[in-house]
Amino acid sequence: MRIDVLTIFPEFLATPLEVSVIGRARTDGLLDVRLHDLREWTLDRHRSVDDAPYGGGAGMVMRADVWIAAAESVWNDVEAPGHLAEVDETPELVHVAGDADRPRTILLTPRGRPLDQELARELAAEERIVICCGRYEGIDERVHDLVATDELSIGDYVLAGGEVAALVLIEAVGRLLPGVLGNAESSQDESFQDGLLEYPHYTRPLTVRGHGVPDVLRSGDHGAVERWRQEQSRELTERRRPDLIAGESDGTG
Ligand code: JET
Repeated sequence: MRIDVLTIFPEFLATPLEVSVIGRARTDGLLDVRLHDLREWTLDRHRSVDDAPYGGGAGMVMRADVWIAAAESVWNDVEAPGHLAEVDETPELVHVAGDADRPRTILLTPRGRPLDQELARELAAEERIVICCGRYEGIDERVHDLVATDELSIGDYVLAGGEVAALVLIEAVGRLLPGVLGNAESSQDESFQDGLLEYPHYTRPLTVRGHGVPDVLRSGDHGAVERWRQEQSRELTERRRPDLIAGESDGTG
């Protein structure tokens, strides 16, 4: 799978994406993540990506023209204008802003569809996705209309920008790709087994500050262990996240 990220802070994402599960998926050739600096598509001396809002008010708004130029380049695998110096032909654009068949392009925003495991699975099935990270007070509404195919939220809080949300999305999607998790980890995707929370885990030592381990886990009775775990999952979910049970729709898709 290929993931392109458009951001004014590519360095914000670079190192985290070299680490752990995602870092390994990339070096193993299972995941192709490409970071792009939005400013490469600015044409003015100050490389401005934002401007004052029409209608007035505080704060700045990210410019639609810069976002559209950047998205069209990335969709079509065309270099940013600054890199076109030696090219004398205008590259043909297959995908243009507003096209129905442009690659799935995700704008991370508090007003988006909430990210859940089902959506992560849906996106992991795509050949490629493009992620747009907004900053400032907002993005010109025409970016929502012409660039984004999806608006997605990672939760009901406000971040300074979409970069951290992009990391969340890349990890949630990337770990679902075939071969990314080893067999041992893979069965752990059952964090959301049956759409319930994971049961409690224990390892050695047997006693920690006077706190022991449930006897059933040391009984050697695999059936009893399995029943205990299912009961714990169910109770934990009822107590902490009754909303997950209410619909009873399986978040694992
Ligand atoms: C976010 C995502 O805060 C989140 O994303 C970053 C962000 C911050 C500010 C604006 C923005 O989008 C611009 C816009 O939205 C309507 O125009 C995105 C929180 N949960 N998930």
